[in-house]
Amino acid sequence: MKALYAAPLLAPILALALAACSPAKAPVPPTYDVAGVKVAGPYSRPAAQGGNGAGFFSLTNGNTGPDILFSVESPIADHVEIHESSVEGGMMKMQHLERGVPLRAGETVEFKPGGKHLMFIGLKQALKPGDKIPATFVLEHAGRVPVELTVQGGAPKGAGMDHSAH
Ligand SMILES: [Cu+2]
Repeated sequence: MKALYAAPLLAPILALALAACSPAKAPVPPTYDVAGVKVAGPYSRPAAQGGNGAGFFSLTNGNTGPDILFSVESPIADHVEIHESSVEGGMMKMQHLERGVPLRAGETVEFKPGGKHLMFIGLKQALKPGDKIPATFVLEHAGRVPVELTVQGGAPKGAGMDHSAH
């Protein structure tokens, strides 16, 4: 009886071994879902201590009423601002959205390079690939939504994403 049972067991063990040998993929940041608000794929970029870091994600208001992302808090920076980059007359401008970002019921707002983003002002630590940045999103109705942004490697591509001038 022993031999009969051994054979079916080998297949799953082999599959596990093969999976462990497949090439490592970059970790995909998770989706956070708190009080009907979804924060999908939050990530950041490498940055130096004392400088500024950026944050990107997609934010969905899954509730039946409007909401507002008022602010974001994080222990790793002096403070966090919500910014929006745009091109005006061929110049990249960055605006501080001091009133936050309104979200209609069911609306998804993308925070991405060249558009809306978080700015971690005055980093208390360097951001290295693989680091997790704790942050709390503060919304008018959903309340406090804790997330972690994953620092992904590689320099940001494209004009206007150099935040060192802040
Ligand atoms: Cu900015």
